[in-house]
Amino acid sequence: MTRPPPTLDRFLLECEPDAAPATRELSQLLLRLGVAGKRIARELAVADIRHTRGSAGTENVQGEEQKKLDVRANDILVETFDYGGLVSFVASEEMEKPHVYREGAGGARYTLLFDPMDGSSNIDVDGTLGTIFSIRPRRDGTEADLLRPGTEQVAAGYVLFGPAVLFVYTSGHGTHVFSLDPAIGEFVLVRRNLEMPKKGRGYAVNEGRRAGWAEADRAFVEHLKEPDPSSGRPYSTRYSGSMVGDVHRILIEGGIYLYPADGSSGKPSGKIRLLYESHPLAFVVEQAGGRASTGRDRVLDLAPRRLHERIPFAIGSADEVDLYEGFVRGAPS
Ligand code: P6P
Repeated sequence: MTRPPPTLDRFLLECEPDAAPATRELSQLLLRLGVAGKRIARELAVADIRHTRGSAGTENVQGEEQKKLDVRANDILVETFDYGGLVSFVASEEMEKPHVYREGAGGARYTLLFDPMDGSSNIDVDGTLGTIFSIRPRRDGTEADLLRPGTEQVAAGYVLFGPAVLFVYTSGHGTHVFSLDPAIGEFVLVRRNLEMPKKGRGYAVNEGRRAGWAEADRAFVEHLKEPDPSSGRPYSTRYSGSMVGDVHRILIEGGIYLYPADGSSGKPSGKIRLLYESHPLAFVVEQAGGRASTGRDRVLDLAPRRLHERIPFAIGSADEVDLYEGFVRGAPS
C-alpha cells in the first residue's frame, strides 16, 4: 500500500531534525498557525455571504485603511495563542504595540510576529491574499526581543489564500510546501526542500509608482524590459497586489519582486515592513536558494530600530537579485 504524503502534523513530528522538547513546542506553534490559516481561509470563503468585505473604518499604525478582514484575521491569530503558554507576546502590522499574553509570558520560548492579511487591496475583489509569520526566540519578553537581525528567526513562512490554500514554512532546514485538502481538513506535504530557479522570466513591481523611484530602480526595470533573447529578456510583468502571491510565483517559477523606496507617495524607506514581511519571506526564499536584499544589504542581516520599520525590498532568484544590486551599487550614492 503506497503511504499517503504526510500531513503537516506528521511531517513536523517525524521530519523536524531535532525533535527535542523545544522543537516539539515549535511544531505545536506551527500547527496552530496552520489552524489559524484554515480559519482565515474560511472567513475569506464566506466574505460575500457574510458581508464582511469592505473597510473597518480604522487605520493601522502606518495610516493605511484597515479592512474588516484585516482586523478579523488579526483577531484570529491573537486568540490562537492565548492559551498554552507557547508564545509570550505577538506583534502585528495591525497593532501599534505588541499584545502580551498573561499566561506563560514568563515561561514561553517564542515570540511571534505576523502580517495577518497581506495584499489587503485584494480583499474586496476576491484576489490572492496571504498571512505572513515570523517566529523568534523569547529573550526578556520585551519589544527589544524583536529588534534583532532576521538571522535569529527560528522559523518563518506564510499561508497563501489562492485557488488552493498553501502553508509554506522553513525552520532553517529547507523550505516546504503543504496544500490544504478540504476533504480531510489537513495540510498535506506537496513539495519538500523546494529549490527555486536560479533565474526567472518575470518581475513583480508596481510601475505606476516609478516617478518616485531612484534612477537605479527605473534603469533596472527598463533593463528587464529591453529585448535581448540571449539574456532571456524582455521579462514579463506579473504583479498581483499581493506580495505573498507574487513571491510564491517567484518561488516556483523564478524572477524578482521589487518594492523600491518611493519618495513621491510618502514611502521614502519603502513600503514593506522589515520584521513581519521582509524577514520571514527572506528566510523562506533563501532556504530555497534565492536572495533578499535592500539593493545594498542582505535583508536577514538587518535589525530594525523600530517595530514597524520599513525597507526598500527586492526578493527572488539569485541572478535577478544580484543584477538588481549591481544597478543600485553602481549608482552614485
Ligand atoms: P501598492 C500589501 O499591502 C503590500 O504590502 C503587498 O502585499 C503588495 O505587493 C503591496 O503592498 C502593494 O502596494 O503600492 O503596489 O498598492
